[in-house]
Amino acid sequence: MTSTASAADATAAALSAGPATALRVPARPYDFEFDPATTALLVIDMQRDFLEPGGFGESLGNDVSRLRTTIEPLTRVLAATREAGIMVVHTREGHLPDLSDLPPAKLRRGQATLRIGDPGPMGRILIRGEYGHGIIDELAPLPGEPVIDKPGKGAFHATELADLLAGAGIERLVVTGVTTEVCVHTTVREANDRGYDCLVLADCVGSYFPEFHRVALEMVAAQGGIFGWVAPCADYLAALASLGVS
Ligand code: TIU
Repeated sequence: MTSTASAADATAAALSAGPATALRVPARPYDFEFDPATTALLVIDMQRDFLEPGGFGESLGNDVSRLRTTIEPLTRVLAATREAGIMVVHTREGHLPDLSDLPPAKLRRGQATLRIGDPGPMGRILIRGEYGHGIIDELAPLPGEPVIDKPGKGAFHATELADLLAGAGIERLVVTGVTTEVCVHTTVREANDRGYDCLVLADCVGSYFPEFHRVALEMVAAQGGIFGWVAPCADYLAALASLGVS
């Protein structure tokens, strides 16, 4: 076989390679197929610091109530995903108490009323171990579910997430959490460059800015799915229902 032929064969194999046991979700820009055994649900930064008054999100001048629409659908997605036996990974944005993992530029940025590390009503703003840094009660991780602590916006930057997913044989990600155009988008972009196919559940991601939310989702699915796929959670839940998941 010539080297040209073997390269063509490899390309054809890569293009035809799909999940072994495929479930199908109607999505933009076209159906998303996934095998529950090689897929993980990412729940990004559903922390009090972003969703409740007195935390980091509010200190940046945001109306934190805007993110709360994600909680009810995400609760259903989390329950069905667990029932299907699909891996669940939670993330939390935050910093060490001595701020040694906080770039000065991130500390200085903006005109926040409270800065990272300052004492607030839910403890020190965006600091690991503080009450505000915790995931909201409605979406609390179960024992054994990995929780990735991340100092940046992307969940792969300076974390063990890549090793965790590789070790579990994960190839596709269902992405949820906050905020759509910041930590969700950064993580989806990072995941793309690492070879993951990502499905973003449109009603399980939220933003303080409705227009940014809408456009961020369009950016994922544009250009034939330049960063991935977008679907409402009802279509993902319907795919899981074919497994007998309620
Ligand atoms: N400010 C904002 O929209 N988001 C963040 O700072 N972090 C996350 O998105 N988690």
